[in-house]
Amino acid sequence: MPRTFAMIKPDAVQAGNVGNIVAHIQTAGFRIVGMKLVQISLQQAQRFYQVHAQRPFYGELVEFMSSGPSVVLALESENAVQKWRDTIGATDPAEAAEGTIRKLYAESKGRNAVHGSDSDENAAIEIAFFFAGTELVG
Ligand code: 3AN
Repeated sequence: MPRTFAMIKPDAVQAGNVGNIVAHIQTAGFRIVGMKLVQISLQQAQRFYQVHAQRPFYGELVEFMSSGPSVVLALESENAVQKWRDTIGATDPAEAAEGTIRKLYAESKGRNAVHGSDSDENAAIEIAFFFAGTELVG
């Protein structure tokens, strides 16, 4: 079964929306195969978002991502990557469709509540970045 990587970002954890977002994930039909609370270091955030290193918002992004705890998840479903991106909505909550997680819980393009992998290849890389094999259920 295909997998994707999801993260509940520091803004949503801080706002007390972990429970709501996990419920949303389960209602949407994903099987959670990995989940944990982590405090991402600045160095980890820099590595995780390496592809955005040249973007003007990179410094702000990695600082934000290491500013407080996040919840990282590995999710399983048919068409997991695209289905999770449809569930979270557009990067900018102002453009996110009604009922999506970002429409419901995101504050701004930077503080946008959740992350989702953009391809099967990156999903595998991102799951391996945060989870040991023993932390994922079969
Ligand atoms: P997505 O997370 O929807 O795949 P990307 O890959 O374009 O979006 O951006 C990665 C992350 O960088 C976003 N989740 C967001 O937190 C942050 N980001 C993107 N654009 C901006 C921006 N203009 N200002 C601040 N942060 C941004």
